[in-house]
Amino acid sequence: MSPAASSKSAPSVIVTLPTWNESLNVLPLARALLDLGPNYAVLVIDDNSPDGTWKLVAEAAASEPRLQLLHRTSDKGRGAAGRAGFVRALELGADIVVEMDADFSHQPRFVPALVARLDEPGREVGLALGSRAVSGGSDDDRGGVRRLITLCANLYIRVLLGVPVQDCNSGFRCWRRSTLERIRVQDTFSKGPAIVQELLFKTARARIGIAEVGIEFIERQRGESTLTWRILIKGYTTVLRLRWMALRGKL
Ligand SMILES: Nc1nc2c(ncn2[C@@H]2O[C@H](COP(=O)(O)OP(=O)(O)O)[C@@H](O)[C@H]2O)c(=O)[nH]1
Ligand SMILES: [Mg+2]
Repeated sequence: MSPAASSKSAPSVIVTLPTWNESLNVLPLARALLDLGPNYAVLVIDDNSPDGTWKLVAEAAASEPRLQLLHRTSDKGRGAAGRAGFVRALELGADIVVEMDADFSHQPRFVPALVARLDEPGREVGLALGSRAVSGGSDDDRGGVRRLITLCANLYIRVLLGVPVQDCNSGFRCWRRSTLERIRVQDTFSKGPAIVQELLFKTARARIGIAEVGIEFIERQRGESTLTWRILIKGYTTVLRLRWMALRGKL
């Protein structure tokens, strides 16, 4: 993988895409991201998806140096895959790491605004977060039940963790390298999607500047969601665990 060498005008950006059965989405999404500019590269982290997502990426990567696959065959999970992706992106020398879902719910057109927000004048921003809950953001495309779940989860997390953010469930984020290093991303423990809150909590506790950028979240058109009630409840308990660890000075 070779995103253009970092320079003052164009930092190297690696977009990490955790995938599970995203064969219908992954290549068009990777293409749209690579088209954002020569300083962009894409790292797909696939957990040996039964639909062969990883094979498609491996084939495409053979002729596209800015596309890379991390093919994992054990330790499946959104959190574990996300962590592995961050670690690999840092090893590859990224100045900036973007994480987003690989189902087009997070649209490539918002990525440049997230990257630009890291350079907000007059303020140090270490994390730019794609938010449904600030001006310019929306979530109108999804069904009522999903929106209600998101709303309740958001309230619960904000109260429990006290993070200064309107959309605590957003996994569409843009990180400075220094932020990931400071919060020791390699030491995160969440195996599932709760890694989103774990990273957010650790960033807020480190008093790193967080900026929210409005994004339009749209429902996936192709493939299926992996979210289940079991994953959701596990996420809630992980948030409790984070609060408990912080209280005991173990975080
Ligand atoms: N590598 C990997 N990616 C996953 C796993 N579970 C979900 N994903 C990816 O994580 C992103 C969010 O998952 P999704 O099913 O859309 O969850 P939802 O948006 O909450 O319905 C998508 O890009 C999925 O392909 C997993 O176990 N391993
Ligand atoms: Mg999704």
